[in-house]
Amino acid sequence: MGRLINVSNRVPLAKTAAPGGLAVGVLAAMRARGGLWFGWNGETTGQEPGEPEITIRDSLTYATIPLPQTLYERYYSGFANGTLWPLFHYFLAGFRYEDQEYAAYEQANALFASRLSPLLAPGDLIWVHDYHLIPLGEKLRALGVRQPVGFFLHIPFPHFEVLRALPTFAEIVRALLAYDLVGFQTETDRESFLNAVRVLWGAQSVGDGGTVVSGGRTIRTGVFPIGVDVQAITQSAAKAAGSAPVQRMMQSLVGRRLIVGVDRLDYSKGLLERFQAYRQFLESYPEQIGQVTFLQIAPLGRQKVQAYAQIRDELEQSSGRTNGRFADADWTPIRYLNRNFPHATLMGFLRAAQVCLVTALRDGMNLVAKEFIAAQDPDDPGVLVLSNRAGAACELTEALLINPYDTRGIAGAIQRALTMPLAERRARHATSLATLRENDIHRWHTRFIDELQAARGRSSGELAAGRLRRLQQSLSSS
Ligand code: GDG
Repeated sequence: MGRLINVSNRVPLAKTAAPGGLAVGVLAAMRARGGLWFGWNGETTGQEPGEPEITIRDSLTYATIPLPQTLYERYYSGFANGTLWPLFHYFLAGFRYEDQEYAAYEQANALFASRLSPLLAPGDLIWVHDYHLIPLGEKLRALGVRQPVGFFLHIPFPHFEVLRALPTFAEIVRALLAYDLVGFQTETDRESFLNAVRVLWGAQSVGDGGTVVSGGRTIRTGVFPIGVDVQAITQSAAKAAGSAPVQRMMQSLVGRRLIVGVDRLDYSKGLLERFQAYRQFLESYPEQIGQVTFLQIAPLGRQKVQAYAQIRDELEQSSGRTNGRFADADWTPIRYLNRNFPHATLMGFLRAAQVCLVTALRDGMNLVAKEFIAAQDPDDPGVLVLSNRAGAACELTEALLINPYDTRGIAGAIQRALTMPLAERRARHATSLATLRENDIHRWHTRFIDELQAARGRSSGELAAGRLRRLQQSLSSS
C-alpha cells in the first residue's frame, strides 16, 4: 500500500497550536500508517514561502510552510473562517463574502499545491482535510498529480438553500469533483452535497450509491463518522483520575457534583446558550444551588477573527452575571477557563463529571461527546446531555438529546441527568460505549484509506477504458 500524505491547513507542531478535532483524527491515521503531514506551520511571513521545512517528531514526518501575511488575513481569517465556517454551520447572520478573500482562498490552495507536489511519489495516497482546502484537489490535478486524492469534510455540509447564499457556491461544489473520494460525517451532509450537484448538473449526474460522474471520471462519496480511540481514552482517563491536577480539582469541589463542558471557544459550540441554560437550571431547581459546580473549559483559538473577540466578551459577561447572582462565600457556580490543558488531564476531568454538556448549535461530529462516554467508569457512569444538531447525535441516541436553543429543555435535561437512577445510567452508557467501539477512530481512517486505495484500481481501469474507447472510435472512423 502506498505512502499516506495527509494535508490540512494547520499542522499542530507548535506548542501553542490550538487543539482541535481534526488534529486528533489525523494524528491517529499517521500513527497507524506513517507517511507525511503537510500544511501551514502557524507562522506568517512577508515573503513568498520557499520549500517546505521537514520535521520529524515522535517518529512522524511533517512538511510545513509559513503563510504570507496577506493570505493569512484574506484566506484564513477571511474566506475560510469569515465565510465558509459560519455558512457551513448555518450562521448566515455572521457570514460575509468578499471577492478579494475568495481570490486569496484560491491562491492559498494553489500555493499549497505547488509546495506539496514536488514531495509526492507515484505510489502515494493523498488525503486532504477540511473546508480550508476544498480547491486543493483541483490545483494538484492542474499540476499533473494523478495519484488518488481524497477529501474529508470535518464540518457539516449545508443544505442547498443555505449554501447558495455564497456567490461562488458552484465553484466550491465543482472543486469537490476533482477528488476521487469525498467523505462526510453524516448522511445528511452527504445528501446536501449530492443535492447541490443535482441542482447544478441535473438529477442524472448522481448515480447509484452516491457516485457522481463528471468529465469522464467517477467520484465516490461516503459517510465516515469520525470516532475516538476508545481504549486509549478509557485508560488515560482512569490514570488521570489519580493525577495531581484532577485530584486538586476534585478536592476543591468539596463533595459537590461536577458538570463539565470542553470546547474550543467558538460561537458554533452554543456556549452562550449553555450558560443561559445553566442559569435557568439554578432558577428552576433551587435545591441544586450550592450542590453542583459547572466547569467550562474553552481554550482560545481564532482570537484574531472579529466574531471570536465578541463571543469571548459575551461569555465573560454571562458567567460573571451567573456567579454574581448565585455565588456564595464558599461556592462559585461556574468556573469558566480559557486555558488549554493536556489531553490526558481533560479526560480525567471528563471521568470525574456526573454530567457533560454538549450544546453545539451545529457541529460536524463533536469528539468531546464521544470522549466523555469513553472516559466514564462503567460501574458509575455520568450522563451526556447532547445537542441534536451535532453529528454525534446520529450515533449516541442514548444520550439525553436536547435542542440547543431550548433553554428550559436543557435545564430539565441537566436535572434529569443529575437524578438519573444508577441502573438507567449504566444501561445508557453501555449502549453508547458499544456504538463507539464499533466505530472507533481506527475504523474511521481505515475505511477512508481503503476506499481511496480502491480508487487507484478504478481510475487506472477508467483510463484504460477511455483509451480503448478512443482507439475503437479512431478505427471505426478510418
Ligand atoms: C472539528 C469539527 C469534528 C479541547 N480542548 C482542549 C483539547 N480539546 C480537544 C477535545 C477534542 C478536540 O479538541 C475537539 O474536537 P471537537 O470534535 O469537539 O471539535 P472541533 O475542534 O470543532 O473539530 C467537529 C472534528 O473536527 C473531528 O472531525 O468532530 O465537528 O468542528 O478531542 O478533547 N485538547 C487539549 N487541550 C484542550 O484544552 N489537548
